[in-house]
Amino acid sequence: MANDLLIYGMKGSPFVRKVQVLLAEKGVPYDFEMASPFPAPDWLAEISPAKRIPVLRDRSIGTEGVAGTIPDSSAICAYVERKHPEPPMYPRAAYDYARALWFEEYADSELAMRVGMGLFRPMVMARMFGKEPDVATARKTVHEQLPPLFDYLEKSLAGRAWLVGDALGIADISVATQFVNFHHAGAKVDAGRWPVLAKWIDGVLARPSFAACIAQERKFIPASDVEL
Ligand SMILES: N[C@@H](CCC(=O)N[C@@H](CS)C(=O)NCC(=O)O)C(=O)O
Repeated sequence: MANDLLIYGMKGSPFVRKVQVLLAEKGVPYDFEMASPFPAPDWLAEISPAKRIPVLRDRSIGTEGVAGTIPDSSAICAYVERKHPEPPMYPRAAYDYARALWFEEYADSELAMRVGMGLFRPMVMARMFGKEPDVATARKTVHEQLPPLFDYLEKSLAGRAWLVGDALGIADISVATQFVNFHHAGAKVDAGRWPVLAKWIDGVLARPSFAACIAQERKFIPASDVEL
C-alpha cells in the first residue's frame, strides 16, 4: 500500500534531505519518486512553480496534478509538523520558535548558497556531468566564504547541545543538512578552529535519520580525493 506522503526530488539535494530527515525523526513513512529539476519537466514545473525540488504530495488530499502538493522544504516541514506533531521539531515558546525559523532561513539561504554554488556544484555536480571539478572556486569557498558563517554557528552553539531549545529540531536539521553536501564535496570543518561546531556536526550527522541518507548518497557520490 502506498504511503500518504510522497516526496518528489533527487537524493543528494540538501533540501530533499532536510525533509527526509524530519520525516525520519518523526517516524513518518513516505514514498520517494525521482524528479530532476535539471531541467524540470512540465509535470514538475506544474507542481513546483519555482522549478525546484523537493515537492511533497499528500495523497490523502490529491493524487494528480497540483492537488495535494506543496513545494519548498520549509513549507513542507511546517506542514509535516502540523500533520504529525510528535515528536515536535519546532519549539513551542514564541521566541525559540522564531529563533528556529531564523536558523532554518539562514541555512536555506546564506549557507546553502555558498555550499551549493561554491562547493557542491563545482566539485560534485561538475563530476556528475562529466566536467573537471573547479577546485579553485571550492577552495575560495572553504577558506574565504564560509569561515564567517562557521564563526557565527560556533558562537550560536557555545554551551548548548542544540541550536535552539533542548532537543534536536528544525534549526539543527536545516543547518546540518548543508554540512552533508559540504562533506560530499570533500571539505572538512577544522575542529581546531571551530571545536564546538565540529563536534555538533559529528553528533547530528551520526543520528540514524541523517546516517541513512548519507549511506544511500555515498553509493552515487564517490568520496573526493582532492584536498581542499
Ligand atoms: N527554497 C527551496 C530551495 C530548493 C532548491 O533550490 N533545490 C535545488 C536542488 S538542491 C533545485 O531544485 N535547483 C534547481 C535549479 O537550480 O534549477 C527549498 O527549500 O525547497
